[in-house]
Amino acid sequence: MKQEYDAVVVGAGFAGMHMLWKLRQMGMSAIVVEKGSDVGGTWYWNRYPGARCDVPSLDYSVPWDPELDQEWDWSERYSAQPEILKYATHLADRHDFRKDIKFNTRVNRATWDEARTLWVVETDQGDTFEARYFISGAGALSEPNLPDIPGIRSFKGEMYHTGQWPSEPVTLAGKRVAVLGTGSTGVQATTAIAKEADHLYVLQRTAQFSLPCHTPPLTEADHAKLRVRYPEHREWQRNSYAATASTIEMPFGARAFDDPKETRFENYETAWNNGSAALVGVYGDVSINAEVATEVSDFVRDKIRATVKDQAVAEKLCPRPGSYIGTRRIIIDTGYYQIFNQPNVTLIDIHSDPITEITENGVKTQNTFCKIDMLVVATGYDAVTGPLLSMNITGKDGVQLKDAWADAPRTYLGVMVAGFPNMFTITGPSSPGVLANVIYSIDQHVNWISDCLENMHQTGAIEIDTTPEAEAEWNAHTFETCSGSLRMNDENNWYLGTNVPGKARAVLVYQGGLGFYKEKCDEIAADNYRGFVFNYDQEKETA
Ligand code: NA7
Repeated sequence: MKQEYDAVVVGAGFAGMHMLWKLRQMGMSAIVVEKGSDVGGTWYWNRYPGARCDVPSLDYSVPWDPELDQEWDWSERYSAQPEILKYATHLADRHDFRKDIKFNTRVNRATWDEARTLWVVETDQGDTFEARYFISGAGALSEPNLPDIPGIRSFKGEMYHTGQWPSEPVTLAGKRVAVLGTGSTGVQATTAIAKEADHLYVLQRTAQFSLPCHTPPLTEADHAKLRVRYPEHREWQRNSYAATASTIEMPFGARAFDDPKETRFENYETAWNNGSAALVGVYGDVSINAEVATEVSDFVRDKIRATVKDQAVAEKLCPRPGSYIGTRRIIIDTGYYQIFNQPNVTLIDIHSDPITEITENGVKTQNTFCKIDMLVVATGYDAVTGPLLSMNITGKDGVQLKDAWADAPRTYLGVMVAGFPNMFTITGPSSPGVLANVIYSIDQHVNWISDCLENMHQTGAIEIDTTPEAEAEWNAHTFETCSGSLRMNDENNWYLGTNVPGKARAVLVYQGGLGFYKEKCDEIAADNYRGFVFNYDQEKETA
C-alpha cells in the first residue's frame, strides 16, 4: 500500500531519532525505516563481546534532550555497548519514537519522481513510501566488509561478523575461536573473548597501535560537575574540533620538538597513563610530522615489548616500521597486549603466513592449521558510501548513485549530491562524520538540514539540488583539509575507502574539524545557500 509523508528517514540510530524529533517539532510527518528490530543503530548491531565507545561517556550523549542530561547517569568513563543501547532505547521510550518507525525493514530502492517532486521509497517488506524529502541516517559504519577468502562459505561452525552479532547469547566457553581482523573491533573483541574461550587465535594481517583506555567508574561528583554547566559544554562541543575533550591539557598546536626530549617523554608517559587517544593529541604535529610520529609510535612499540613476555610475539604485534600512530582511527583497549601472555591465546601473523583457505572446521594458512568452532569476522565496513549505495538510489534522469559515484563519491558539504534533489545524507561523504564525536556530527547535520527545510518552507521552494561545480569545489576543499596529513600515505584505511578491494580511493571524511566545518556550512547558508539550486515551481506542486 502506498503511504505518503513529508519525509522518509533511513535508520533509527542516533541520526534517525534526532531527525525524527526535529521533523516532528517542525510539524512534518515522517516515517523512519529501520532494518533492526529496535532503535540504536551501531549500538544495536555491534553486540560483540567487548564492544565499547571510544568517546568518553560524558561527551557521548544527545544535545537535544536537556532534561535527560540532568537525569541520566553513566557508569564509567567509556561506556560499553549495553549501556549505550539502553540509553538509545530510553530515548525512544521518552519520545515515543517507535510509533513512527518501521522496524525489520530495509530500503530496497529509492527513486526520484521528477514529475511529482517526490521520492518513492520501496522496502523489502512491500511498502511504498512517498515523500518530498529522503533523508539518510543510515550511518557510516553499517555495511559490513566481508572477506572473500577461499572456502569461507564451507565453514560449518558458528560464524559472526561483529557488526551483525546475534541478540541471543553466544557461548564462548569451551570453544576454539578465531578472530579475523585487528582494528578497533577486533582488538576489543579478542580482549573479551580471550577471557572465556578455550582457545583464541588472533588472525592479524596488519598490526595497529592500541592505547590503554582506562575506564574508571564515574561518580555522582563527576556528573554533578557537568550538570551545572551542560548547556555551555554542549555549545563548546558543537564548535570544537572533535566534540570531545582530550584528557590531557596541552596548548593547542604545540610542536613536539619545541620541548626537550625529557619533557616530551614525560608528556607521552602522562598521556599513556591517562589512557585513551590523548597520546596522539599531546602535540599538534603528531599527525603531520613523520619524525614526531615515529617517536610517538616507537614509544608505543616499547610499551608493547614491555607488556608481552614472548618477544617474538611482541615484535609481531608492533606495527611495521614506516606506519605511524594516528593515521588509522586510534584503538583503545582494556588489556589487549596482556592477553598474549595467556596460554589460551595464539597470534597468527597472516601477513607473513597468509590464509590459504577456510575449511569446514578451521583456518588453513601457508604454515599452519587452526581447528576452530567459531570464526569472528572483524573485518570492518564498506564505510560511509556503502550504506548509501546499498539502497539503490536513482536521482534525476534515471541516474543511479552508484554510477554518479563510480569514480569516487562527490557531495556538496557531505550533505547533498548533485542530481539527487531533496535527498540529504546525514554524516555523508566529505563531512566530519565519525572523525568527530559522531553524535555532534549528526547534530550539526540535522540542525543544518532542518534550517534548510524551514527556509524552503518560508520561501516557497519545493525542491533543492546542488551542482557539479559546487561539489568539485567542496571536494577540493576536503582534500585541502588533509593535505600534509600522514594518513594520506596509509594503506587499507577506511577513511580513504582503501580497506575495501576495488573501492575508489577518496577522502571520505572531512578532516578540518567539526567547528570549522560548521562555520563553513553556516556561512554558505547565510550566503543565500550558495552552491544550492532551488525550484519554486508552484504549478508543479499543485499539478
Ligand atoms: P577496521 O578498522 O577497518 O579493521 C578491519 C580489520 O580487519 C583490519 O585489521 C584489517 O586488516 C582486517 N581485514 C579486513 N579485511 C581482511 C581480509 N580480507 N583478510 C584479513 N584481514 C582483513 O574495522 P573495525 O571494525 O575494526 O573498526 C571500524 C571502526 O569502527 C573504527 O575505526 C571505529 O570508528 C569503530 P588490514 O589492516 O586491512 O590489513
